[in-house]
Amino acid sequence: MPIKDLLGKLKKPAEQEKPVMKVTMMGARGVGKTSVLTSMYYNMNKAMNKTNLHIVAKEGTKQILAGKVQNLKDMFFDDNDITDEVQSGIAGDKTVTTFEFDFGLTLKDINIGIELKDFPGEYVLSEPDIVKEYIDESNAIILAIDTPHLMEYDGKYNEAKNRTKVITEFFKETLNSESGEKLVMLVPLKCEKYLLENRMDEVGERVKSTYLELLKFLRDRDNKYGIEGKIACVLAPIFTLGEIKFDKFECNENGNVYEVKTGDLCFPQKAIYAYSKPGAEYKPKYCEQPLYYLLTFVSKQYDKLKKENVNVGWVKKFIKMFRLTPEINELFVEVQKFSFEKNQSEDGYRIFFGQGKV
Ligand SMILES: Nc1nc2c(ncn2[C@@H]2O[C@H](COP(=O)(O)OP(=O)(O)OP(=O)(O)O)[C@@H](O)[C@H]2O)c(=O)[nH]1
Ligand SMILES: [Mg+2]
Repeated sequence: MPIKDLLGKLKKPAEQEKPVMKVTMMGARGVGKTSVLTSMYYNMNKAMNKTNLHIVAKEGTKQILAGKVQNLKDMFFDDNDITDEVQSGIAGDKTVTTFEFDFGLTLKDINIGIELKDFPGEYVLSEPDIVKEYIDESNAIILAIDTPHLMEYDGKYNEAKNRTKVITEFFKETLNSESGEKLVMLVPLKCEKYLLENRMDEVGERVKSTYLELLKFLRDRDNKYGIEGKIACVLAPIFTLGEIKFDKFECNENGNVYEVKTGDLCFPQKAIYAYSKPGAEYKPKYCEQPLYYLLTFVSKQYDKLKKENVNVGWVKKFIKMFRLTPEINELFVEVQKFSFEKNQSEDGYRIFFGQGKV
């Protein structure tokens, strides 16, 4: 027997069965998914310093994050050109990256795992089954949205970049009456400009109107799709860099945007970003919010399911694992104490539906 398998068998059952909260990260190519996950850890660490809770990146994940944080900080070197160019056919990340963390109570040895899978933008089209399978196991899904493409020129470039229709169809093919309860977070990125201009409510309205079909599906008022009441959906904008804002799409001398056409899709060739002030620094804001929402959602689910004895989908596995580690209760009591740190209405935050679940 290979030594790896042998070691696997020797592991204590409790260790193997440690509960793991799973999160799917999805969104268009180059929208900033990997960057936001990086800043998330950076912010979360700071936020948890004030509590009895801790989050620790596992080996592997730690190295990836350290490299990525440096990339983000490098964007603040003065001579850097901060643009975002369409690279037809070339994806930034070609492989799925798994980020793994241990989350728990600092003074006691109580830990649960958090696993985030960061899917490259094109995966929804090229490897839909892999994404669907992971969504099925996930407690939460983060859908990253490129805000300048959503907002500028009255949303002319939104479909090309964010593929709202493709994503909506993808969700319709993925969630059904067999699915467990999930938290879906719509996360507008690169929205520093709109925060500075006090336009975050407008961003929220635009997300609502552009993603209306998706929101209607997820809410499923008449239970047409068998998911009514299962999904909580929140809008949680993030400012990954903090002090770099969208400036413009590059234009020719007549003021027309240079465009690139791929099939029916029409992209601006280059998005130009600028420092929001002299001496701008890397100051991620709200990156920890998706984790606050995730933890609150899972701890409320845990409370509710414990009482109701419901046993479907991922919840079944989850509850079974929790039974093996009853001291997890203490962890969730602590989580609920700090869930007031959740932003619920400022700077574009809102709960679309599923109020009681988050
Ligand atoms: N201006 C600005 N640039 C950003 C922001 N977040 C990421 N970027 C830059 O945008 C580019 C793409 O970011 P990634 O985080 O790699 O995007 P991704 O969504 O993971 O891309 P794929 O994995 O290729 O789908 C990188 O050059 C980042 O430095 C942001 O908030 N503002
Ligand atoms: Mg990526």
